[in-house]
Amino acid sequence: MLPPGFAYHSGFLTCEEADLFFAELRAAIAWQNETLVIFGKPRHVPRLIAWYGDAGTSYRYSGVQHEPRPWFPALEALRHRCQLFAGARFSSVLANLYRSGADSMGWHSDDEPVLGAAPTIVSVSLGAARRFRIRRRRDRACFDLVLEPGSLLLMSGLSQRDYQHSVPKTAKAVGERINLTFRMIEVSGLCP
Ligand SMILES: O=C(O)CCC(=O)C(=O)O
Repeated sequence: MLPPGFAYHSGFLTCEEADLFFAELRAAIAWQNETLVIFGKPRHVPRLIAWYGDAGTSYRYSGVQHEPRPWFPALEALRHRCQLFAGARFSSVLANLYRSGADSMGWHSDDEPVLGAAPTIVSVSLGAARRFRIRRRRDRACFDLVLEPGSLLLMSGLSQRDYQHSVPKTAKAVGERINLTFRMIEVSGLCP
């Protein structure tokens, strides 16, 4: 069972849709190999990333400012599907490409102040299935699930305040995986 604030929906997309979105987004997204400076040393991020969004939704994480690239039809279509499903609006998306089991995402929360105190974040997975770990901050209790292609993980309420999440490396021979996390960032100066 998942902790409060997390809801997993397998089959958000049909297998055919998931395959089509994977092929289209793999080719069309401007994937970047990013380097972060951690404790004074440059380190490659162990996956490729890209940031897309409405104008003005720049996003700072891991100490790097990301300016959004404009939406294109396939990504816009997926945003629309996610908005209808979640009943929420999303102004931006972080795309991650895990090239193999050696690519990963470390423990973190999506708790940057621009996302608000209790953000609704929708995470769509395409390509290879990968293990996703959730860890309660209070006592480090862990909850594991497998994110399958075409699935949607909804993170809302206090999920980012109370929990961290990660995608660990795996020694299994797994293919490429794309993950898209749709988020709402208010455009400063335009929102009431
Ligand atoms: O790849 C995933 O499923 C996790 C992505 C994630 O944690 C993030 O984009 O913040």
